[in-house]
Amino acid sequence: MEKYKHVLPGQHVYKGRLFFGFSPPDVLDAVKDFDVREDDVFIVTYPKAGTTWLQEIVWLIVNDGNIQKAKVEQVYFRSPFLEFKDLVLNEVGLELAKPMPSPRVIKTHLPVDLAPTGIFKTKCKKLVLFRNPKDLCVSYFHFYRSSSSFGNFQGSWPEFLEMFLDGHVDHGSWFDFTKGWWDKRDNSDVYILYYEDMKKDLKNEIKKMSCFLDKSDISEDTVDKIANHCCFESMRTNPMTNHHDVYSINKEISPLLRKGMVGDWKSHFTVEQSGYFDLLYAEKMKGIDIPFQYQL
Ligand code: PPS
Repeated sequence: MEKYKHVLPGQHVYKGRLFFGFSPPDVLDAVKDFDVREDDVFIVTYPKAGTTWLQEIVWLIVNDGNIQKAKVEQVYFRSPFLEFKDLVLNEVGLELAKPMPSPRVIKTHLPVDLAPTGIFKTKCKKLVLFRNPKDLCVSYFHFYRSSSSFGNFQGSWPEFLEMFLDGHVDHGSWFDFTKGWWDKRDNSDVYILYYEDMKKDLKNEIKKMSCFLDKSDISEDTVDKIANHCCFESMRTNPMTNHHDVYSINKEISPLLRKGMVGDWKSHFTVEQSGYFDLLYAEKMKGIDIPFQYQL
């Protein structure tokens, strides 16, 4: 008898991590050998950390604030999701990325040891976005419910929380992902940033990212334009970023841009669940001091 009832479409285990069928083994093999360019920019996140938000911002920074172009092409085509293959959407990350002109802005949710070998053999920039794991887990729960790619999860919140803490979710354990990438924080081509800081002061974060991306000459006007274009309300109503066209997401159950806030976990976790989470966190992340913010 399986421990968990829910089965992801095409579910498989690859090098100890659970994956859905949209990241099949042959794609994960091919990703390892992906030809990384020196001027690639990687958006590295665990699912639901604010990936789409960062993709849109970074794409605009490297494209000198070209909002006109951002308004006519889906973010998932401008910034390919490397280990993703969805033939219905015609979204095959590797195929999109290969012919793309530089600089490419590439999304991955992979733990560090499954990322392309070239990611640390080149000077490509890696922006690693973290989000407090309680809000992230809540966001993942709702996405599991709304997306057919995840099998439209019918289980309860406590069931999902257990699966999350056990690493029994697509792309494997959050703890494993976070520890692996945190270990790379001293690499000069790795930049760690936090969803909560972006919520607090987006313009300042855009300026800091621009410096990391060797675009420190970005104008105040461009920063303002990017910040306005990328605020929650603007991305929620923008058909190029809100994923309303994506057949697998039932926005009536829960849209991709759901609440976009810090602290929504408090409306899901009971006091006991939060205490249990903290206990497990302390055990699994012993000796690792990541400054997560659970409220603003
Ligand atoms: S995915 O599918 O894994 O790439 O999802 P991801 O983009 O990482 O995460 C979706 C959550 O990010 C929130 N989001 C934003 N928050 C604030 N401002 C902006 N502009 C923004 N864009 C996306 C989105 O609302 C999801 O979080 P929740 O908590 O579910 O609302």
